[in-house]
Formats: sequence, C-alpha cells, structure tokens
Amino acid sequence: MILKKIIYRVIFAVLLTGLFPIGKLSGQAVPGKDENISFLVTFGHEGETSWGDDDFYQIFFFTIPRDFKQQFYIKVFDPDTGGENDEIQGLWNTRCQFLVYGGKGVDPDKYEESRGLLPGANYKTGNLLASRVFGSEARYDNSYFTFGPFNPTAGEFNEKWNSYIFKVICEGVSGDDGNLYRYFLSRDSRQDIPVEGANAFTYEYTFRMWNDFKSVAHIYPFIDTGIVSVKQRNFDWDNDGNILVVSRYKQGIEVPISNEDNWKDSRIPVEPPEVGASFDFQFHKRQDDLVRNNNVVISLENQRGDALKFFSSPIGGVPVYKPSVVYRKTKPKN
Ligand SMILES: [Ca+2]
Ligand SMILES: [Ca+2]
Ligand SMILES: [Ca+2]
Ligand SMILES: [Ca+2]
Repeated sequence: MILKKIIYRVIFAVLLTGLFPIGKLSGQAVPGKDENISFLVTFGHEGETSWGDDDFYQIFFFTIPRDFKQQFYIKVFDPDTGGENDEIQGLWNTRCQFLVYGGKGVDPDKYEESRGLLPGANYKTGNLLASRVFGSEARYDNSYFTFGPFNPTAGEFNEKWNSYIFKVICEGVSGDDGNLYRYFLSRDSRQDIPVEGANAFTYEYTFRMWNDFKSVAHIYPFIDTGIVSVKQRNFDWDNDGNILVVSRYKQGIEVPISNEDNWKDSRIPVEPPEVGASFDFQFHKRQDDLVRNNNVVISLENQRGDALKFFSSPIGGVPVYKPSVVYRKTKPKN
C-alpha cells in the first residue's frame, strides 16, 4: 500500500512539472487565482513610500502563445482612483496612466531596461499600442475598462516561451492616493474568456494584502536553469506576520521581514531538484493585531543579480512540499 502511494505521488509530481510548460487556463487574471491577492497597487507619485509603494509604477508582461491566432483584450478592473476599492489620502487627486506596449523593445529577456528595475533607465520601451489616463471616474469605478483588440503578432516574439510578449505599465502620474486594480486577459471585450495557454509575469510586485487574519497571499517565482540561490527583497511589510518560502523540497523557510518604509533582503539556497519549477512565497498575516490596508513590494534576483519572473499562473503548478526523505525512512507496516 505504502509503495503504491509513493509511486502515485512520484507520478503526480512528474505530471505536475511536465504538463504545463507555460501555465494553464487560469493564467488570465492578474493577480492569479492561486495567488489569493486582492489587488495590485500603484500610488500617485506625490504619495509617500511609507504607504507601501516604493516607486509609483508597476509593470506586467502578458504572454500569448504562438498558436493563438485571434485578437484579444487587456481589461483593467477599477482603473480609476476613487470610490470603491482605492486608498484615499486627503482628497482624491490621483491620476494613473495605463500604457500597453508591443513590438521590438518589450521582451525583458532581450531588453533589461524593459523590466523596470534599472534606476534611471527608460522602461517605456517598445511600440505604444494604447494608453489612457484615469482620475476618479465613476464610470470605471468597481468595473472594467477594456484595452484592445490587439493582434497577437503585435507583441514581441520570444522563442524560449514560444509566445508573443506585451507589456502593461501603470504609472501614478499625479496625486498621492493609492490606485487598487486588477488585470484580465480576455478573448472577449465584454466577458472574461481566457486565452488558452497565456500567462502573465512581473519582476517587482506591489500588492495589497487582504484585511483579515486568515487569508494567505502567494507569489510564484520561476526557478530557471542555472539558478543556485535567490535573493529576496521585501518592502514595507509593516511587521505583519511571516513570509515563508515553500517548494517541493522546502517545508517553509522563514525570511527576514520589513517593517515601515524599509527593505529587508536575504539569500535563499536553491537545490538542484528545485530548478525548472516554482517557489511558493507565502505571506501570512500576524494573528494578534490586524494590520489593515497593508501594501507590500517584493522582488527577487538570482546569484548573478538577474531579476526573477513571478508568474500569475505558477509554472509547473503550485509547488507542494513532498517529504520524500521521510517516505524513505518510514518502515513498511507488516
Ligand atoms: Ca489625495
Ligand atoms: Ca475605484
Ligand atoms: Ca482603482
Ligand atoms: Ca505596507
């Protein structure tokens, strides 16, 4: 029985890592279904970093598989800053610009500045396909604005992912309030219909934790070939509980956490069997006092200082700790 169980688990693990080279159907919502994150956050650039956004812009990349030939849409939920969902400071006066880029210059594997992490470098690379500025607008409060339609080939082709890449920037052009929003990649302008095999990723994630004790947020960085260690950096975590790293081979490594308006970093070793799968960074809220409206930033790099991608739909699926060592030690019952 036990041997059978082990065999099943091994088969399951192999299936998990082999079946989904670039994500699955749920990779259309950003934040993704498995991430359990309520909203992305970008503050107006006149805001204070102590509210949890270090740089007042956020960049996401969308990947459209080469064999998808139809047009698609990029939808933004609650693009305005006002009314529902958003974070006010004084009066509503924030304006955010959303910009969609395709073409040459977008692919962050080829153009490092496109990732948005190089200080002072222009990250608005590629062809601007669409853009719009939103203030406090009742029409788009708690509802969608739709960019598109776009042709997949308007993106920049990336051979490794066999996909066309698009870039979406949200920039807090004025004001000091926090814009909370989400994305959805859709085949339809009115309904949310996923693009099969599409995914989304970023290099620096600024997001809002849920306002409750029980919800655990996750991000899923992909551990690519050649990575032997990961340096994590988290910002403005408000001393809110624990951040744990889980993988198939890590039961939960605790990382140093930031408090108010500061960064904390640390290095996490990568074991060879963890390569080609995702890490699960888990954000557990503290259980004594409820920390409300906690916005936090996280970014990761490998041992060479190259930034890691976080995918909305984890590559290889959600990693589940498998205590294989313990299995071997267990004696079969007679
Ligand atoms: Ca304000
Ligand atoms: Ca709103
Ligand atoms: Ca909003
Ligand atoms: Ca915070």
